[in-house]
Amino acid sequence: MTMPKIVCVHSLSAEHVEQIKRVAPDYEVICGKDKAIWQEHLKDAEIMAGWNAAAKEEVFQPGSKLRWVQNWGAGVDRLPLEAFKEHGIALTTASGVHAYSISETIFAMMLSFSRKLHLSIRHQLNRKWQDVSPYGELHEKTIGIIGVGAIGEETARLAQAFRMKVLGVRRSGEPSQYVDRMYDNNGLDTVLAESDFVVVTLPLTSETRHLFGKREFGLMKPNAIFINIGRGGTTDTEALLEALRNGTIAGAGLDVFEQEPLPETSPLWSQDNVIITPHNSGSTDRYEERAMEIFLHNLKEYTAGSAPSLNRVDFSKQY
Ligand code: OXD
Repeated sequence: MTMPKIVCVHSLSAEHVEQIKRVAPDYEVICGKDKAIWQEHLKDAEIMAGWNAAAKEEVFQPGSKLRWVQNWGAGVDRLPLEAFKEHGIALTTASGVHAYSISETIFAMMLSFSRKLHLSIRHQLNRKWQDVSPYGELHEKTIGIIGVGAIGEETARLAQAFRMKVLGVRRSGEPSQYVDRMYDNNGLDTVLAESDFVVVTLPLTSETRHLFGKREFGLMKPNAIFINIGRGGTTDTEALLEALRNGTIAGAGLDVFEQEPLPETSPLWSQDNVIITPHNSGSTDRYEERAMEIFLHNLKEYTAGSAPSLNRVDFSKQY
């Protein structure tokens, strides 16, 4: 009898492949980034670790054995969620793996803006000794975190160390020990109006698409810095550009964009009140080990006959 298959579309260390085999000894494990390694196995895959758009052709066909996908990232906006739901395929994410790397990126951006590092680096490229006053501080400023999940909680914890006032918005409105005032979605306008740093960690769903537009930028303080490390589609790029150009807000730190890679022709590149990173805020040399912890936890449940429960996507919420 042929063994059921686990197909991992990422290259994992030999030690991590061994760990998978130890938890699921009755499965054949196929693992590698190169499509040529896994493509022919997709039709027999019962479990996938990681997702690749090329898999769509195979895994939703009649006769497909796929029961569960462990996504290697946190966001699932590029996955065909309707098809997963229709075929009864469980989907879990790697939510939580980036809490340190992304919160550190958020602080790198906030510190750069307040200490003007982004301007000094531009002058350094021209060997120019240039004071770029005025300088600010993070201490005693207000940070508003929109979408407080694992990343938001960690950002809030760090913000407290900087003695910042921490405001948060999350769907449930459930308090957090690190957030001074937590709101549900109805509190969004209040948080936008009070914050010196507006940090967006939201997933992209039909509810959050273009949540930040002209009206929302208009509510923010003129000294506010807008930071988006969630998904570019939560923000109306044209409205953001206008707000940055006309001084409605002071600056933006952007890791995610409506169109990625950000086209060379985008005017965002030449705004000196913008810091751009190439959707790498979650990247870290600790990624694989953390994603594996989540996968192995879920795999143990799955092989014991239960549904994988950690970071299970709720298709009605789209995350
Ligand atoms: C993710 C990301 O979804 O890094 O994990 O954007």
